Amino acid sequence: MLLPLFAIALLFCATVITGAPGRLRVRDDELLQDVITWDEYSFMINGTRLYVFSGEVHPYRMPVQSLHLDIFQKIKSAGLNAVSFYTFWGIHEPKKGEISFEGFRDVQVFIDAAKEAGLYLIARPGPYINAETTAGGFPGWGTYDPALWRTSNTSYVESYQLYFDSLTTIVAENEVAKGGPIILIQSENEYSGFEAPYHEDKVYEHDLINTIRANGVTIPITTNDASQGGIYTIVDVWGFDSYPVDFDCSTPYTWASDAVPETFFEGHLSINPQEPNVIYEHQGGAFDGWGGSGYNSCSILTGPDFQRVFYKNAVAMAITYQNLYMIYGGTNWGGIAHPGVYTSYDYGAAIAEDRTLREKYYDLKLQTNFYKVSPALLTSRPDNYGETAGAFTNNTALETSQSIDAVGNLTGFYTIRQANASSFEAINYTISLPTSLGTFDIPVLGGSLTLSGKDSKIHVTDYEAGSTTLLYSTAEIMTWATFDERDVIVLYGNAGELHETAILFDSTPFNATLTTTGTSDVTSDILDDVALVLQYTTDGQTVVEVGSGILLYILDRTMAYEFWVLHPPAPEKGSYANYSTDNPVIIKGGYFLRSISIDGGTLNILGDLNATADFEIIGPSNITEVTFNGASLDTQSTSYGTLQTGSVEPDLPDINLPDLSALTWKTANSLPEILSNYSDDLWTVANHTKTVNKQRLYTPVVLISGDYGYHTGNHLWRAHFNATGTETGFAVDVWGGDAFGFSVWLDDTFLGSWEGDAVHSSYVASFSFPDTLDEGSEHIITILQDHMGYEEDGTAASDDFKTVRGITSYNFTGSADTEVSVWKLTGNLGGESYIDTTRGPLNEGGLYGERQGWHLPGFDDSDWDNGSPLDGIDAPGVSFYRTTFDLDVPSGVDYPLAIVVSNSTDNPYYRSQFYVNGYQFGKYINSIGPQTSFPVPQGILDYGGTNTLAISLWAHGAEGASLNSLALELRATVASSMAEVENQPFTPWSPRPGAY
Ligand code: IPT
Repeated sequence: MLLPLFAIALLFCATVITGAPGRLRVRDDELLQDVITWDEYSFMINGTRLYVFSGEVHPYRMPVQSLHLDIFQKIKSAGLNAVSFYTFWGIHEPKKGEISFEGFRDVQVFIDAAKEAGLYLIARPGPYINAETTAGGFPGWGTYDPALWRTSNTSYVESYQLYFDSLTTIVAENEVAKGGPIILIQSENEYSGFEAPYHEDKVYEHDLINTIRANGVTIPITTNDASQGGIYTIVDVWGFDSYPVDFDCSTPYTWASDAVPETFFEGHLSINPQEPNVIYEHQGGAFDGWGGSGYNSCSILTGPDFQRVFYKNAVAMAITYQNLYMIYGGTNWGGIAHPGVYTSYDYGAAIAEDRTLREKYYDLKLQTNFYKVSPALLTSRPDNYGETAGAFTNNTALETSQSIDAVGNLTGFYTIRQANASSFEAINYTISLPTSLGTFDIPVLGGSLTLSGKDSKIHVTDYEAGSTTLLYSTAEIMTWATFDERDVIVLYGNAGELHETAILFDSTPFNATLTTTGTSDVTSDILDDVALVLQYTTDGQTVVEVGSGILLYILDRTMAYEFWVLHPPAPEKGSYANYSTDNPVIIKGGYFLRSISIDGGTLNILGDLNATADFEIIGPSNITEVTFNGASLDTQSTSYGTLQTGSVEPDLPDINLPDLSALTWKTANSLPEILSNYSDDLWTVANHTKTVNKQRLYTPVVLISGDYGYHTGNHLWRAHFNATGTETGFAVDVWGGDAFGFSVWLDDTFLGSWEGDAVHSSYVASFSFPDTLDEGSEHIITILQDHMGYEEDGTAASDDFKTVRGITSYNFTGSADTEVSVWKLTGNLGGESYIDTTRGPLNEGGLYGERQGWHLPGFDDSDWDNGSPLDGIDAPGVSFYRTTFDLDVPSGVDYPLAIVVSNSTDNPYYRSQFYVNGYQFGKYINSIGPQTSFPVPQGILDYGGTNTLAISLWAHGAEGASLNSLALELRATVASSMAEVENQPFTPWSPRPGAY
């Protein structure tokens, strides 16, 4: 197609707006550093405004430290520029006064990997973190501290000092002002929800700030209110959290019709108008609880449509920082979880637990890249908040927010969405948009635009892309870049949608060629003599050359998913080298592109492929050669001057996976405690008569396991008594957290179990004795209970995390006079002085097999009987199983594996834990679910050696139990450029003196 056109000229220069550095309140407005600053619009790094698009990752939920980099590179290539992370006090200081950063707990490795990937970090050291962790991150010993925690009570303040000093010192050493990646530090977490008579404790708030500063941290201090309540506003930059579709994944296609928040800007104006408007946690998925719907449902609830509607809505309300909680969830291995979640913490996030990428990852990339190249957004202000229904469209089924750049060149952003958030109806509309050339009814060339159900778009006006100004565009912009004086603009819409883009010129007339290559029809016209209007439907890929100065990519959404914007490192920028956004190269193709470097005329791409791929390189013309993972590719020029490569066939070798059901398994009884020859001499005697716990107890001695230093995993109780002879049974009230269970024995006779369900966190059960007991005879009641983690302490000053784990009352039916002569208990061997410092304090519980270290590699099970968990046991009790298998997965691939079981309806009441090379990577409750596939990362599995798999099986019912099926399954096959994975230490079994 040939058209006479105007000379292409520059109307406005694209500028990055810089502002005066913001102040830091804590020292009378004295600037502590000038690297990260802020004003009422946004944060700035070295004076340049930054849209902070961050994702939450928890170091402790991915214990394989050599995999942090892979996750970070995936986050970076998704167009995010930061990662926010909690640290978990309970794993660093499991015993008061003894802090550890051993092994997977070494936060420095995580920090260094972020820097290598070129991501800024936001440190969130608590001391309270919530995060669906046991006790919300508090150490178990906090449960018996007399102070009210999360207040300025001196015992609490003294308690967190060591941990908080240690962590804030690490932050100080790694802050951006000292060349590290950390830009912000959060104090506390959602410090809100005060139950009368308690209230916001300003002394505590100040103490945290003072401690942070005293340890040398100079970057801004932030905090996240649970909602825009305006609590703890004395920090430098206050912000809030938003989870608009909540955590019920059972109806994932339904959002409340009014789910979209509308008051973020007004709230901001009333609370902190001098600071940027910030969402420190924006919903990126949802957690799922025992008996829940599974993370696939959560990923649908918070899928691409959710991201489009809610993240764009935030942008429309001048949010210039959003942190997606979570971008990568990871695993609640060991005892990390609080009772509200199970082993997987996949979260339905953009990056799945097994590190594969969901569709929402690709869709997110379209937004993040747009924010990166749209500096006008960083100083824009919503103009019509509260009046968006029908605005600009005259259609009240649509809400359109207008946001205009208040500082630059009046670029407009019009965010359109459905008034009924949950509607699936596609709505046709026309829109009247004010521009520098007056108001246009768009599409000006006729027809109508369409907004699909649960969709949202940002239409721009007077938008600058290099030397080009888009007068308006209804197709959204993914990115733009200028190469050799030609502006490349990547536009996209849903397949089949009609769109218009108008390009503004500053003189008339002129001659230029409009050349179209691709699948869409493009019609054009001249508007008011100075704008070229293009109308098209977005289908596949169409490239329009407008003269020699502009190249428009017109894509449908799935085609746009294939586009990546990567930047070579910029060594000249010193410690900022990896954060550079200079010299972008736009590359189309590939499952995942990890990074690029440019060496003379050669572009080197590192990436991962799950299928054959080829690449289109949209970059500077001096790039003439391309390599992919080191292999050079054929190239040829496209008609419009980009480079097309030949195709790359990924090498996806077949691998042999062991058939777990066919392996030789060894088995041993893991409940010898009920046998008459078992001695509990070394158990802890429950002899406390006082507790700081507020729970009403009906027991002569305190039977709260935490009070005796046992905080995780299974616990056992033993009550020794002499019978009166009239006992007919035993009743007990046991507390373990949602989905917990317990089983009770009289000597070696099974009395019964509470098998657990998703809702009971404690349960009273009565059991009958099969026979009367002889008067004066000696007996023992043994109770095995599950501990699902401590409750969180989400309501500040509630001390909810101190909720009892243990027994609050018991009695012998038919005999009020029966006296327990001694109560004993055990949890993990050593309690707070836990044995396995490699795997940390939460990995082992109190099962006999765990106390003996049977779950560890190297334990000699040669004396054990043969027996498989698929055969199981035919009586109630606990058995342990062990096997080994080899893996030989070649390097150069990323093949995530999972242990997979299936639900059993025969004798359904059992619980199993799976230990891979000693790491507890799965807790399965057959009757509750929902998780049946347990990803185990490479590095916990040895992909090139022998692996030890141990399984505990606790049968609750008289008939016993067995696993229905058991397999090691491949979850994806990807040819990968990831750095070599180093195994975490598989510290082997060694003699455990005194193990009982
Ligand atoms: C928010 C917490 O800050 C975070 O730690 C995590 O628990 C998250 O919830 C849910 O996954 S609290 C928010 C729900 C008000």
